[in-house]
Amino acid sequence: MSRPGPPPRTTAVRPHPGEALPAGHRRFLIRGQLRCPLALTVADLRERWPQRRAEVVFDCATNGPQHHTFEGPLLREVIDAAGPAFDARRRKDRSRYLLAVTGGDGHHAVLSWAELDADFGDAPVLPATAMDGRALDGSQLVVPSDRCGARYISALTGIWFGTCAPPEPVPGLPSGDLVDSS
Ligand SMILES: Nc1nc2c(c(=O)[nH]1)N[C@H]1C(S)=C(S)[C@@H](COP(=O)(O)O)O[C@H]1N2
Ligand SMILES: [Mo]
Repeated sequence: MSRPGPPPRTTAVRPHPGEALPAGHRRFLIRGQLRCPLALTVADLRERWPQRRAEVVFDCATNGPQHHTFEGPLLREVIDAAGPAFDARRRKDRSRYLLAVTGGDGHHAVLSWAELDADFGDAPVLPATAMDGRALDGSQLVVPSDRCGARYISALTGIWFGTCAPPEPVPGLPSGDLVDSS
């Protein structure tokens, strides 16, 4: 599917002096192949990283198009703070990592690190702290480059970060060959 116009961008949020959004207290865990796993509340996400704003439209098969303005830090910067186990100097190493993101109701989806990485997809994915000007109680994943809402996972409970082992070779097939089922 093609998306018309330029790729999505977020804008920096200028903090208003005295602005105090009520803080969410639910914690979600960022764990996996990380040097310092994190347990974060929405308030932590708001206080510890610069906030971006993303005006998004995503489509839902059941509810039609949804328009929202979200705020939150770049997920890339949050994961960076957790100390990814990759060798940051090697792009091929970075290209092997993925994020498995889970919501409060068990809905889960994956992103690749390369989608977020500035040398690859450079997508401004946010764990949101606010939607349409109101603080969120639990964070919601915002994927501005997605046309579909399925990865806008709400009430985040966890993000697992790491690599998967490469697939086992299929016995009798040279590794790397496609199986032709026709
Ligand atoms: N935790 C959780 N987040 C979720 C979902 C879900 O089932 N559980 N559905 C997704 C889908 S399919 C869409 S379109 C968006 C928006 O759903 P809403 O309109 O019900 O808010 O939320 C996404 N986030
Ligand atoms: Mo949806």
